[in-house]
Amino acid sequence: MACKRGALIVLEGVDRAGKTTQCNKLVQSLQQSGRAVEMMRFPDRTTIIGQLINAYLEKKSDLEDHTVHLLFSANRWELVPLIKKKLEQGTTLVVDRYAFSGVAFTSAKPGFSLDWCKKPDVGLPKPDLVMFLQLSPAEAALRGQFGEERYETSAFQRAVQQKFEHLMKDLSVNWQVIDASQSVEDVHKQIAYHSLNAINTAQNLPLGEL
Ligand code: DGP
Ligand code: NA
Ligand code: NA
Repeated sequence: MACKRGALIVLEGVDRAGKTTQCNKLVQSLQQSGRAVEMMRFPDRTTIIGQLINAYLEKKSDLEDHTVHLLFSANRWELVPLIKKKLEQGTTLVVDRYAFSGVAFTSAKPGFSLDWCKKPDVGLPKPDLVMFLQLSPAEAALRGQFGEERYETSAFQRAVQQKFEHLMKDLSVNWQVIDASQSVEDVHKQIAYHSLNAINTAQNLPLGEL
């Protein structure tokens, strides 16, 4: 029999919720327990498409909003063969942002429907678990100043948060909301708990599609 597949685990949330820290901690703890696990992040700024996205985020270039949306989606699609290969080999993937960020960030811009925003990502591998690190704008503000990148303003982040809240009503996705205002260790414990469940469940299920 082929080896059991890995789980596709995604962390989402507004900026400064602690996603990257928690992804790293989760990968570390799963590795320590002897599991095959790797981290990925989107946007993956290392590819050619990722470099276009990076220049846009750093405000070194301006791109038309639909175009940028499709580039972010293309950046996920170009990694699909690798994602599928890793999962099939039994490696669990911990992913820092995915298609939900894609929909939330673009639909927070004027003139973009949720429906249009979702379309380019239809057919992507469906995560077995999406954890949303919930942090209010007020609590986020306590974590210091925003950076210099595009989207890093409190008004835009509030709009993004509202879009995420809408997306979380989709019961076909295994959402788990985590209170990110807790200590790093407490947040980690909950994330590890949900992840172990997802890893066990995914072993016996085919990989779905968005
Ligand atoms: P990060 O490297 O996680 O800080 O993400 C970079 C920024 O890009 C962050 O503000 C969130 C935003 N972002 C991530 N994915 C997408 C996407 O698919 N579409 C859009 N428009 N923005 C995204
Ligand atoms: Na950022
Ligand atoms: Na991040």
